[in-house]
Amino acid sequence: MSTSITATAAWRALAAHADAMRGRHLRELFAADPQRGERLRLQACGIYLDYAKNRIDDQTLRLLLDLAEAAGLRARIDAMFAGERINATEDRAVLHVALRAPRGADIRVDGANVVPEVHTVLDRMAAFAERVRSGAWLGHGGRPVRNVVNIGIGGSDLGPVMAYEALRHYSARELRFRFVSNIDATDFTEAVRDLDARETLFIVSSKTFTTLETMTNAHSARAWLLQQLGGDEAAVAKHFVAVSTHAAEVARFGIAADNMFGFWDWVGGRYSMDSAIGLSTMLAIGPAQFHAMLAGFHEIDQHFRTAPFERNLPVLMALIGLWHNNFLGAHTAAVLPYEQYLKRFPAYLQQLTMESNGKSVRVDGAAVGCDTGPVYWGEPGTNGQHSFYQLIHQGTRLVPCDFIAFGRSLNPLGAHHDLLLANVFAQGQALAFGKTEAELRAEGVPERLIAHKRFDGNRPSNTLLLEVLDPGNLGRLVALYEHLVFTQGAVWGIDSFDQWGVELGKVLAQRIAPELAGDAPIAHDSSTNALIAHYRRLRRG
Ligand code: G6Q
Repeated sequence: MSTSITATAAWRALAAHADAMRGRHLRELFAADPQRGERLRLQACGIYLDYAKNRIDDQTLRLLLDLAEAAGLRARIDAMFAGERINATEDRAVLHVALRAPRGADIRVDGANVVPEVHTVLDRMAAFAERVRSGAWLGHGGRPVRNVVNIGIGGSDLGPVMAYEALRHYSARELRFRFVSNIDATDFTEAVRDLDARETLFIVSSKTFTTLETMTNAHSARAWLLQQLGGDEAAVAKHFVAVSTHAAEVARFGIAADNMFGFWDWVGGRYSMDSAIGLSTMLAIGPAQFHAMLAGFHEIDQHFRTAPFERNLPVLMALIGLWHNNFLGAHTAAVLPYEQYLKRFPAYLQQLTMESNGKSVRVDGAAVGCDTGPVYWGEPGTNGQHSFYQLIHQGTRLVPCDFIAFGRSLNPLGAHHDLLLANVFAQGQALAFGKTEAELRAEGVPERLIAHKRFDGNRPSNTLLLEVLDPGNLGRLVALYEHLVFTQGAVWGIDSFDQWGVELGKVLAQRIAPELAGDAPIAHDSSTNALIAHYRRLRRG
């Protein structure tokens, strides 16, 4: 798309419509349409989406769908599935959808079907996972694996941690899983302090196998292992496997080709939890459940690709999110899972959404001309209710919320689950409808407290209700947000698949690192110079 989306008639129509909608309250919209709750909901792929509590009417939806057309969304989706190099700044195809395509599917990059190699890796992962899980894979001293430590960062960490926590219920409880990402030595030290090296398997997960944090931690892990096992280098082959696209670097580290699980440059780091980067997930839940997760991803892929936009879960959620962001002035979006196992889901989504859509130029390098990705954040309910929900209810900022809940608990216990669900429904209700002064007076609230106890309401939310948290539904949820991010990026005309913004800090850190130990003169800005000088004094003790 050569023109900015903000220059289209569809955008201008939405801007004009927003002026009218700003003065309308959800109380009024619900009162005017008694069927609103049944109309503005969508059920697909086992997901029930209630989007009635957003500040939209039928006209808003029509205009948003026009905007998707004006942005050429359909063509963008087709281009992704066709393996076109839509990650233009890195000149790469974007084909995480191929990672969950069934055996026998045909998805091409440069004319070659990539699905067979995806399944070759999945089969190798499965064979390895079975050996570890059954106790057949033996460590250097002949003991089976009891501890699995994934070393990776960013996309090579956040997905694996989130998936492990989310699917813990389905995991082999005799295995212990740890995740090391931070270059802060505390992360590694605490992760291994109670582990026996003879029973420990390290997965070094790194697409490039050159990432400073991961390679530093991997070398520390190697040293820790060798120190515990008497220095025999042969131990490395039994205790280290790698997940990477970079065979030469893996070999240089000393990991045998047989112990490397590959993926491809058309898999972005933050879109890689269902590639070999998910090896720790497969070790935890086993190959069959991993495939169930992939099937869930794939179901949403097919839905995204084929469902009409007005009945397309990711498209609808993306457009409503964009409405809040670009036309109602919301700067953030909260994701609030009412499911304890999803406690790392907001952190995972932060990378997925903000690294993808935290851009200010379009693919062609021109300024976007409007706000792009909102700040995503969140915590599991009900904990958030006793902390930051105050701001969502009565603060000055508009914070659209996605509530995520399940019909059944994996740990049914007394009335807990009904109480949990009562809370999520009550929150959406309170945010939308608030509490009026008249209601407060009728309750006898003293006049001096009326202003404090008043809830304006009119605060938007989606509620996603699924049957139960299982591998398939986790795949569905992740794919839903992946395609939501894609849709918003396509409308803004940005490259959602590069991440140049994370590069500068890496380069500067490499420059500063060797300067910290010595006394040599330093030539940065005065603030950085003074910080380095002070640190030099501190590290001398
Ligand atoms: C994700 C980003 C980034 C990446 C990490 C780790 O989309 O590219 O978070 O995943 O920097 O990179 P490696 O896997 O190459 O170590």
